[in-house]
Amino acid sequence: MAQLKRRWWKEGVVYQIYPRSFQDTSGNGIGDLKGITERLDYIKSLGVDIIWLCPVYESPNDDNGYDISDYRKIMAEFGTMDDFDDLLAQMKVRGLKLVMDLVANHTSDEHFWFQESRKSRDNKYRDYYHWWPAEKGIPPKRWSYFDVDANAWKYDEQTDSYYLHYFSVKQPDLKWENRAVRKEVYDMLRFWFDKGVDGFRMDVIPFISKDTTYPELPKEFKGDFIPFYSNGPRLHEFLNEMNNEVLSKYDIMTVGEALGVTIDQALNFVDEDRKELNMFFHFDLMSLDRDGNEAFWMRSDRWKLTEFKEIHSKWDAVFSEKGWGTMYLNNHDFPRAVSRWGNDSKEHWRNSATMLQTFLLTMRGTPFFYFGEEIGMTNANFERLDDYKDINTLNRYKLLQQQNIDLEDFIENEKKASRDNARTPMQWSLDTHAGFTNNTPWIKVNSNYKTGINVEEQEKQSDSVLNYFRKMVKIRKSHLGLIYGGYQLVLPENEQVYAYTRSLDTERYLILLSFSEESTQVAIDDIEFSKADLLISNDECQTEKTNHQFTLKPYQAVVYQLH
Ligand code: TEU
Repeated sequence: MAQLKRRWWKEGVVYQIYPRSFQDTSGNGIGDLKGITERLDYIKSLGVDIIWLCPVYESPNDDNGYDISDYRKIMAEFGTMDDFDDLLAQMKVRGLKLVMDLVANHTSDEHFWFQESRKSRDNKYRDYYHWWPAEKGIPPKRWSYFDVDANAWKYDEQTDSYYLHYFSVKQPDLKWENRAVRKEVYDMLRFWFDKGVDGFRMDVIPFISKDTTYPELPKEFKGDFIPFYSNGPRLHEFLNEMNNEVLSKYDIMTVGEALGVTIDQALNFVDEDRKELNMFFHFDLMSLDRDGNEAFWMRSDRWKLTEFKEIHSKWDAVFSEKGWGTMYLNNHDFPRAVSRWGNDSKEHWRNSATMLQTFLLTMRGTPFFYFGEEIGMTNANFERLDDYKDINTLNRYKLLQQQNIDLEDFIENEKKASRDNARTPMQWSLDTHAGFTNNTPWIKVNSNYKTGINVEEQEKQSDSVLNYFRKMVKIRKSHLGLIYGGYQLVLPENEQVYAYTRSLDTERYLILLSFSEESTQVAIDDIEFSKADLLISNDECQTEKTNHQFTLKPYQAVVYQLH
């Protein structure tokens, strides 16, 4: 703690909103800004402090707003700039902070800069993007996420050149090496900060720097493009410059989406002395149950709890004296936490959803919750390709089709792995379409809103997932040791129970989390449960008051304060 300075963004709890799926008020089947404003009292009632809003800027929606055609306009489907200003004002009244999404590795191909850039080789905006003139031959291979050929170079007839797009063909990469591009980005950041926005989550931020000689993939990367993309030569120079010219001028927070960033590189981004970012999301947990470099195939054996613990213990250690971490179990790009890391069967859904909440709220690092996680929303489990809306699934299907890969396997895989699992509408009530819209929703609502997974019913039950979440948030916020305290793993080899202590000065806590479908007994020699204060449990405690043993029910979570 001596080294760790207190900051609002370390003590806050973040609630991520995917606006498309949160609350429709206009009746077009798509969530909107007014919908979020209407729900602010609910959000406030959760005890969270910060909203991270996925992109709401003008966009042709090739990738649901991650393809921006104007950084200073609001997407018409979501409302107007007045709606945005009203949302921000209403948030300020309630003491909520707003973090926006900075998507500046690429723009939409419909952005004015790109429209100009592709017109001629001597256009003023030509050098805003990465171009390869065709007379030089076929450019060295670059892999693309959402391209139907997985090819990141797209030939453009107008100027007989290829442009670079790490994501879809409609998401050309900006050329940060051009100072004019960086100035545009910094100006745009100022525009939002001057409105009163409290920070940015930075999309694929490690990818912004490229070697503009576009060499063949260097040997050390062995075909794996993600670590290559995240190790651009001028990355830290750009982050430092952005910090110096913009970020440091405001009391804001930044969190990078750090694909490809390893533990050894972590402090290069978030060591305060380097003046770059405050925090980032690592991807080690998100790839734990996946196979291969691109990480969209589920691995065939089940992940082990010891692996899960190791990831979190290692990442906690990196930030014990410098920097600061993040904790998350899902977001708009990954399946729902309870379906993936817990157990969404009828029997275990409630305990496992609340156990996972307890985990995020008792670890060091800022906790990020994704809308619906507070009521235990589960995967969509779509059976048919037609149900999917995500370019990641639809274009990969086409790619695999060309490669003659078994598409039934792929659809089975997507039930567990797809991003649309987390993009189904918020389940507010028992009304039609779960109270999300009175029109046809843009993506199917999960029918389990009818069986208890909705806000309306959970508000009425004192032991609901929702009300447990509220209690657990209060506990974190009223015990500084749960935020800043040191973390110590207990029972490292145990495959059923994740146990750890947190300590700060004289405060000490023990957290026991069962990841098992069976009752499990743990023995911890130096803990006398009879002398410890139980702060919270998601189930009845069956422990004898006198000994060093504790019996956990399936997916039980307990937090003790030790003396
Ligand atoms: O995501 C980056 C990204 O590549 C992954 O999270 C990816 O979506 C996942 O691994 C799929 O296999 C960011 C955004 O969060 C995502 O929604 C965007 O699609 C992407 O960038 C492009 O902007």
